[in-house]
Formats: sequence, structure tokens, C-alpha cells
Amino acid sequence: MRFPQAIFGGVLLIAATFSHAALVSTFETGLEGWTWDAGGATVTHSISGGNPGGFLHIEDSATGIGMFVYAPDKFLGNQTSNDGGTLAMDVRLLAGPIIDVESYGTVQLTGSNGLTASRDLIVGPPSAAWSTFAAPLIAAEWGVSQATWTSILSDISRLSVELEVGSNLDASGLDNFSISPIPEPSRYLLFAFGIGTLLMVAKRRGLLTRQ
Ligand SMILES: [Ca+2]
Repeated sequence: MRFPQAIFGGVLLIAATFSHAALVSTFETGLEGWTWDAGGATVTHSISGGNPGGFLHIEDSATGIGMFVYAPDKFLGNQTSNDGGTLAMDVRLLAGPIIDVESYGTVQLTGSNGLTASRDLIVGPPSAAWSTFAAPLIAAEWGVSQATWTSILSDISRLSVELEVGSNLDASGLDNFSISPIPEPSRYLLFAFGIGTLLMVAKRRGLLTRQ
């Protein structure tokens, strides 16, 4: 195998390995399509202070309740390829009296069929420091049957995150929201094979040998 062909093959293998990458919102340059209930909260993009970089800043008025943010299209639709994977997010409480934390951090998935599954990712008092919260994307963790779960994942029409801690003014930050597929050993083997091919060819070409 000639050198350019081997390199091309190796790159293709690596690309194939990670063609099904995690979906993520890092809020580096904007809100990345996230929306919210305008009647209950104000959402703005902060360019710094995130975990790291930019983050989504949500705040409500003194009387506001209903701090929900809604994920953009890339987290919706058919997510069955991420069944068994992980949903994760970084959250930080920025201000507010901690009155009602019961539903703080609850993520709800709504299918186009109207069925819902929800999971409270943040159990206990919210933290003033950035913290990562995650949950496996499996039916039992979201309180629904496998049939319902599969049905919802086949066409998610809405994904909401609740960030309300009280009926007074409160504010929170959201960063690094992600949905990742289940790690497959085969993917890592393929990746190792791709890297191995590159190293072998490079070695043959003397690129790794000190002259
Ligand atoms: Ca960020």
C-alpha cells in the first residue's frame, strides 16, 4: 500500500469510528437554538463564566415561575441511536432563594405521540459552583416501559430542562448539554486499528525514526 493511500484509509477508518458523535451545546458563541418560556423567564447568552467559556443564563422576575428551556432540533427527532447512551449537563445556581428544588434539574422528553418521560438529574440543593449531572438514557431511569421509551425516542418533539428554584427572583446557568451514544467496544477497536495503520505506515516511511 502506498503511503497516501494508507493515510487516506486510516483517516477514513477514524472518521467512520466517530461518525456517530455526541450531540452537544457548549454555548460558545450563542444560545445555539435553545428556546424558553418568554412568560416565565428571560434567557440570555453569557460569553464567559461558563464551564468553560459561554453559557446559557436563565433568570426570572420576582414573580416569575416556569423556568424551562427547550433544546434545539439536533436533540429532537429520532434519537433511537442514542438509546442506552447518556444525557448530561452542567448547571450552576447563580442567584435565588432555594425554596422549591423538587423539580429543579428535571429533564422531560416528549414524543410526537404525546407520551412523556422525565428524570430529575439534580437531586438535593442546587450548587453555586458548576457541577455535571448525568443520567443513562434507559427506560427504567426515566420511569417508563421499554415500549413507551422506544416510542418516545423514535421521534422526540420536545426536550425541556426545568431550572426553577423559587417563586422569587432566581437565576441559573446551563452549559455542556449533551446526548451521547452508548460506547461500543467495536468503535474503539476500529479506532485503534486506524491509528495502528497510520503508525505502521509512518514507521515504514521512517517518519518515526530519529535520523
Ligand atoms: Ca461553554
